[in-house]
Amino acid sequence: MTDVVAPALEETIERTLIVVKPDGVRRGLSGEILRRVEAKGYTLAAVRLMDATPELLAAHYAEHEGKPFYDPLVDFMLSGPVLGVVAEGQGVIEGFRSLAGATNPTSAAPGTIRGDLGRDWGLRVQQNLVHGSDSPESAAREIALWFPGL
Ligand code: IDP
Ligand code: MG
Repeated sequence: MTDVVAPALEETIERTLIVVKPDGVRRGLSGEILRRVEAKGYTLAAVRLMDATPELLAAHYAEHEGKPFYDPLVDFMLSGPVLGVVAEGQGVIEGFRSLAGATNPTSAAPGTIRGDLGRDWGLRVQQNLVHGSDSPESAAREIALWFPGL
């Protein structure tokens, strides 16, 4: 019965935070990355070019504080404008992680954003083009940080 199925499907609509990192914006790949998100069938709920701040990044990357790549990561994220994006759709949190590919672009599978478009990696060189929330809890926390009031 459709009146039973439809609400169940609606409940699975999720939102995720995507950030096109400074390397993606600098290389003119924002459109290509958004194209892949939209081509997959997800909807853009918010898109904003912005400069991250040390305070925002400290909150966003709190789980990584103290790791060897943390300081260079924050420096990198402050190296130019980023594109903040909220995308929505059924399974978008897992789905965007799948579109993004593995964290290290050298080993990310071809067909993924990082695998097709990324290359450089290391403790100080860590340009992997995109961030995507990794769970519903992270998505809610990160959307509130990057798009307060959305
Ligand atoms: P994710 O972005 O695939 O979720 P996380 O482990 O959450 O990966 O790490 C956050 C970000 O920190 C990565 O996207 C990458 O920019 C950077 N990073 C993580 N691990 C390393 C590393 O071993 N070397 C350099 N940078 C790293
Ligand atoms: Mg992560």
